[in-house]
Amino acid sequence: KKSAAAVKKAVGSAAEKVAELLTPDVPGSPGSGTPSVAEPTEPRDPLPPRPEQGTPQTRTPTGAPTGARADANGQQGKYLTTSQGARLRDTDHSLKAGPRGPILLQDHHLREKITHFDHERIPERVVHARGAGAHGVFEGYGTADGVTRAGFLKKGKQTDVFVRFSTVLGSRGSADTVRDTRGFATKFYTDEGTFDLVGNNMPVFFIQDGIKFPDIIHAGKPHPDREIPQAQSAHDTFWDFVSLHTEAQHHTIWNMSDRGIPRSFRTMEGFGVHTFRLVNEAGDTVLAKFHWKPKLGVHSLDWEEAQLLSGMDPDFHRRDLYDAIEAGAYPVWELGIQVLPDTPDETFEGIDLLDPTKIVPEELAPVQPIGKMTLNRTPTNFFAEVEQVAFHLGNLPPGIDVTNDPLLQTRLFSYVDTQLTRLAGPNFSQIPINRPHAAVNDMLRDGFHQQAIHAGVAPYRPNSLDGGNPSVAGDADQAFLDVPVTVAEASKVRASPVSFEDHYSQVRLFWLSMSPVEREHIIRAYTFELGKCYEQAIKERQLLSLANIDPVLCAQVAAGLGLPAPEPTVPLADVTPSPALSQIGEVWPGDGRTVGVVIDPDGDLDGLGALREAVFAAGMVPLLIAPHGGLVGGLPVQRTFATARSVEFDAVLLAGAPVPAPDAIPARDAKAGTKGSAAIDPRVLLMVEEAWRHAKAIGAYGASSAVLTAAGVDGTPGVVVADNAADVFTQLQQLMGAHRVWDRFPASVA
Ligand code: HDE
Repeated sequence: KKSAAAVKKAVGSAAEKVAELLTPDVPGSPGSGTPSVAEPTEPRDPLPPRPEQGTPQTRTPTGAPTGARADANGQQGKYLTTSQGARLRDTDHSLKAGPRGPILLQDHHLREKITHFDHERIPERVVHARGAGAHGVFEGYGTADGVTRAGFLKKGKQTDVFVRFSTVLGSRGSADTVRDTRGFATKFYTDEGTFDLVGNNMPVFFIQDGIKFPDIIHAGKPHPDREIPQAQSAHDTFWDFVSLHTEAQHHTIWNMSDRGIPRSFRTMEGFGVHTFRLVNEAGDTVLAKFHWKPKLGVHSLDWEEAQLLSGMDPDFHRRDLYDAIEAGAYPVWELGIQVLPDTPDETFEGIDLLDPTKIVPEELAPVQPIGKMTLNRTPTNFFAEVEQVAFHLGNLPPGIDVTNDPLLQTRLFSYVDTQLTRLAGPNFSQIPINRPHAAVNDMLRDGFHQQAIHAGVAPYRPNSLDGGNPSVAGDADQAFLDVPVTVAEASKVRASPVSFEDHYSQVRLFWLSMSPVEREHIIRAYTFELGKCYEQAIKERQLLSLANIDPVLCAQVAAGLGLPAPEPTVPLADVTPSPALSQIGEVWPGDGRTVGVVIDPDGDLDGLGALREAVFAAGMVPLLIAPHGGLVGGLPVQRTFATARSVEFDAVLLAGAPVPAPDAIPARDAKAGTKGSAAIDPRVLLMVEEAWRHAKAIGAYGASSAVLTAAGVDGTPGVVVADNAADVFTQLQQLMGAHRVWDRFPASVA
């Protein structure tokens, strides 16, 4: 230990060092001083934009020209200026009456800087506030030509896209890995006008009629009195609503399944949810449901892992998306459609296609690929692009039209309405990220934040003063077509079709389609969420719904809650499971997956460099974890035992022998390590134990297999040992193809 005198001496000499760096009489700051080494005195040229960015000021983030002057914006020129372009001599000191005096009201630069800052925030989205976005390109396969005239689906046609992924319930700063539905909204900047496919990672919704949207959202959001819990459905108001409003049960079981906690945005399916109407060149129509299928397969987190991540890395999904894109592991999805005949009753195999709480099982109508999306560019400015992007279901290209789904119909109104407040006025489509790449020639004028200087005197039709322009498009001009669907003669009613009253059959279908381990997760999720409720009446009411879904599900959850399992109130539906709904059973590519490689600087580092290269070659990211930072064996250490946690990795590989001397471990960390070998760092043991609990592949070579013994996991499924790094990684890679070591989860339900 250092003596008090030594500490004082050290502090004293540090203070002297700082004093040396300060120049006491910098003009304008008498007495205080500023570091003399920090800033260059000569202006530097601005950093060059990345090649693919072009010049940000003259192009929108999607690459379309904005028409702005190249010299008009900040961080482009050499000199700092005011917003009016006056060069500034000083931005660090406000204008005062003497160095110690009060600040003068006339300091325009101070007021401009602070006022602008005061208004930097805009209202967050009322739902889907937490999100991340990326740019990419969509390429049509041409396979949809027979059913839609949409030009962006033609073979080989490339279209710029911007995608925003989101959670629904949480605020903008909430954690990524909460249990929730994920938004999956895509803006296609097509030549025929922008197409927004504003979907989710689940194919059904909580409500059948948009008029109930405020109800479900008020129930899911934090309680109004104490504003807790944040970004959670595990609370009384949510379960109160879904247990009373049983049409929500289908969406709810999706949330309770592993789909509610995706491993990555890159491993989520996307769904348009509603049924759309497609129209081809000849005017023939079909009904269709949109699906996004991820190239990497559909994978999820483990619930404990998701909870740990909420604390360890609340930005986990955002980071994963951007790390993958920057590493060149571009996320890819195929767009597909289920094509369904456009019959007068709008049903298919007895399924009401206007009911957004129903799916059409893929076994009944296969998803046919019609194009491919690759996300290949991260945003340049998060606010300008991810926050300001504004989606709207009514943004449709010719060839795609809406149906009478009453949820869809409400959404057609809601999105523009919300943007008017969120983006402060009616001109939000002029914000760079929202600008169409098709030529715009509207007669919308004026309004807050108008960016255009419209020429012409006659923004009305018909006119003679502007030569009658613009004219309207004819059949040959690929104009949007409102499909002339017959509307049945009917009375005005506030009512739903009788078919909308079936609230349980497809929930049972989903449950029966799950593998045993997925069922186990669903049971645990219900038990967790209902266990967080205070009101017993709510738990009992939800158990009634579970009884109508499946008696085993109900009995297991009831046992966990310590309540009796009720009898069903409706006959159990006789349904055929849909294997396509299960996430388990295939082997997938591992692009962008992370392998935590635990190393001991004093251990056997042979083969470490080659191992790292092998992981890279497999399209994965190796992260070296050591007791301290810096270089080990000439390789950079990315995580230390203090910063690493198992949840960040898809697999853990123990290289060499991570056995630091116990006295190198701070006392508070060492305490936790009593159950393993005293010589093994407890944080490494914890990493192995957690990775094992979360069914991740674990490997070791050389002396490090002692860690597996100490953690009590050697010889168990998915734990592999070899003599050398290459062999162990080969085995790990095979295990990772299945996403998790499923055998490790106990399944109480077959
Ligand atoms: Fe949304 N929804 N929604 N929604 N929604 C919004 O629009 C709304 C629904 C979805 O990343 C809001 O710009 C109503 C279904 C996504 O910017 C708002 C109803 C589906 C996003 C709104 C629904 C979605 C939103 C909030 C019931 C899946 C995020 C901010 C009729 C198919 C978009 C905004 C982004 C956002 C209203 C139901 C998906 C308030 C009224 C069903 C992915 O307009």
